[in-house]
Amino acid sequence: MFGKIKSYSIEENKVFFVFEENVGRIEVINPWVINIFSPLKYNDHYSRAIENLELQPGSFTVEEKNCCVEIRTETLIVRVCDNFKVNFYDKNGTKLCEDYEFTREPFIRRGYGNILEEEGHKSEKNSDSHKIEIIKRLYGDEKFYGLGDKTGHLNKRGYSYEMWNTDDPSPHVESYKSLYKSIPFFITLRENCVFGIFFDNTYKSYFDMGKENENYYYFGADDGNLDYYFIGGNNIRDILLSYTNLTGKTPLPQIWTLGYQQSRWGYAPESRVKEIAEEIRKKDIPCDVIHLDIDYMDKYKVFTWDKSRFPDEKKTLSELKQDGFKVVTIIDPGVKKETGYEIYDRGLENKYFATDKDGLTYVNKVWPGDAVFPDFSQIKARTWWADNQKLMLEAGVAGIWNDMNEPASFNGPLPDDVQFENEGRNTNHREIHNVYGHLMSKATYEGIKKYSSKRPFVITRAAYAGTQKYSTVWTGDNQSFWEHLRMSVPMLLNLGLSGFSFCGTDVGGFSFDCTGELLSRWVQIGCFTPLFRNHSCAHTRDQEPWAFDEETLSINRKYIKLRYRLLPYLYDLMWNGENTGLPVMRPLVLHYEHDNNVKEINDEFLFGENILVAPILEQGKNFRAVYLPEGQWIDYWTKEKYKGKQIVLKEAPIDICPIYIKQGSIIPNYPDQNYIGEIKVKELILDIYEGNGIYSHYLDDGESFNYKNGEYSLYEFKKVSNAEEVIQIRKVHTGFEGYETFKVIFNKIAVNEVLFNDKKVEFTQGSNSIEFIIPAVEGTIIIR
Ligand code: MIG
Repeated sequence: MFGKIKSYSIEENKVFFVFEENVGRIEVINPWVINIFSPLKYNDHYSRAIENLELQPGSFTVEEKNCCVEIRTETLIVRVCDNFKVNFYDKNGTKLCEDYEFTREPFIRRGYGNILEEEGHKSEKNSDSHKIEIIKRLYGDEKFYGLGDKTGHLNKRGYSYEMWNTDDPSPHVESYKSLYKSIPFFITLRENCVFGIFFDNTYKSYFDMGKENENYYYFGADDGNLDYYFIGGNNIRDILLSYTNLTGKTPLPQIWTLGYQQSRWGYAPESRVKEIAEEIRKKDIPCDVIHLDIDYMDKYKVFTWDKSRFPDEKKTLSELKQDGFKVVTIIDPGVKKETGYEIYDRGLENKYFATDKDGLTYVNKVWPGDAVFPDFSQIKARTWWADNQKLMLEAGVAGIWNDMNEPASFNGPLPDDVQFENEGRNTNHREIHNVYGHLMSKATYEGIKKYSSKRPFVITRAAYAGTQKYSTVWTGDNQSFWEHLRMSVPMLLNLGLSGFSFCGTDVGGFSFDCTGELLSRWVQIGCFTPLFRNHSCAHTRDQEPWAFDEETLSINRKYIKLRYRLLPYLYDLMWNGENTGLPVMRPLVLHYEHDNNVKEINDEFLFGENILVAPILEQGKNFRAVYLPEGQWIDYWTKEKYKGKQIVLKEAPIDICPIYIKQGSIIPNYPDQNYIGEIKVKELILDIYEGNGIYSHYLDDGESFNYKNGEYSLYEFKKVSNAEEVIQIRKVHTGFEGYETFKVIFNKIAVNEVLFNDKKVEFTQGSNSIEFIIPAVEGTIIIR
């Protein structure tokens, strides 16, 4: 496709190549990040994911070698060869990533797929070739992570996937090639080598991670530019930082969005919503959010209310608010085709809707019947959509849940030739499909930001790389299956490794009928999932925490209360993630990547660096093996200590989710509350474990953007264990009114004396710990 290199030239941070049959270029973004580009469609990048390409190329050299042109940055060597094969080495020449020099050789599928299909089997197609294809060599021990919300396991090696946002309500199983999101980014980990690849192409794309042949893996697309980023670094954390520097970080959300959320399709009419709200409080379940699914709308018309069900939505929402409930409403993209309906009329008048190839407004069917589809690729249409959010905010809505934005449609998929304006580069559905949900979320985010001045809370089902800047995501229509509980862990971990820190699954499962035991185990994972929402489908059995037996209710209460206690820790993680790109839920390999035992752990995860969660994922199971990585770990429930790098057997009856705390941890806790803001937290609880550690705790108003102007406080706790335990408390930044006191829970019992700033402090003795209260000022605690 490219032929031999004929010439090359250097311009600023780019090296341009002329090949016999095509042109290409290498762009040094920074010493670790290299872009490989050929203008097969547009002359330059046309990215929906990267809105701000920051260039810091540093100094680099270009030299002609025997069979290649060699570019050296401060950290990488890039060799460009004939046929635009590009190979990457570290600065010592150790190979990182090389293009495969031969053509693909897929394995053979014997027998006849079409016969199988007659009986109703689904048969895999023989592999196709694609307009764009980048083939990389496999050396042997590669593991692959990322790729967004794909089914299956943490390590993607040996499987192939597609990027084509898909709403298919049948059970999500491992043979699914694509779900709702397209995140064309993955991380490759080999012994002593790690790098990431971001293939920034919105057309249907393909990722074969060493399935069709053990000598290579490849990615490709149907159309668009050849445009990918090679991201080098010393460890997975570096790769994530660089990747999110390109596509954006999950921002710090309002703190109440991290509370428990109750949903169902659907809570209506008003009396039912109130009943749910009352029940939640009566049953002593902390909760911040109630969701309204499509039934609140008038005939499924977006931005309207069904007045027979919600006669005075403003009043209803403000009453709920008094009891601490924020209301999130669903908004779909499909606009009912109905003359006289304001949204439809305005959109039509201004040509905000996608059209067919003849320029007529394109119509398909969704919930409201015949519906038209906003052209979110159009700036004006996005501004209009953003302005529409005002209608919801004025009613008192606190967040918007965007569904069906793959886009889903009932009368067959949108044809390829549906037209989009695309900011003046008219194109069709093939290019826009995978970013439709992304652009809708962006418009929603911008509207909420403009009209509320708070950090917008948007949830979206469809997404592309970069959507994390605008929206939290959930994994769509799972089912109340144990298998889906199992799969939720690697799925969320890979979303996190793809930049989407703020994610979650429908706790309890969406379709099918949940059981008390399944919900009990699901809430134990939900407790550690950034988006913590119980949601279920219409016509399934009730799934609220109290819908089963007393035991299920009390387990729900236990873990939801634990979540509320851990909120300051979770909020710290989100704040941290805004700077580092690190997710909240982390596979063990993120922090222990040289430990071969953790590279494929699908059933444990880290909640930040300090808490290891090993949930039970099978019915009837009440014990499990837990692998603890390097270091010392403390069983959260029994306070027993374990050495790392070993497998421990943990008994886990139905109310126990195995949780381990890393030694030296300082975990901030809040006192119990029914919802964020119910009490003004004046006392921060510090749950402290023996050993050395350092921890930063962040505090702000929990909702506005004022923290960006310095209105936040930052505490630093430093702990050293010697003959005595020393904890230094410093206030690193003071921009927001802080706490009055710290209540210290120190997890050790053999204690004689506690001093704070040389003064004796009274302490009480518990069964596994001691407790004492000190003023929230700088100083030194000594425990002897
Ligand atoms: O296909 O709005 O994934 O969460 O409850 C049904 C009704 C459309 C799909 C979403 C689900 C939501 C449901 N929606």
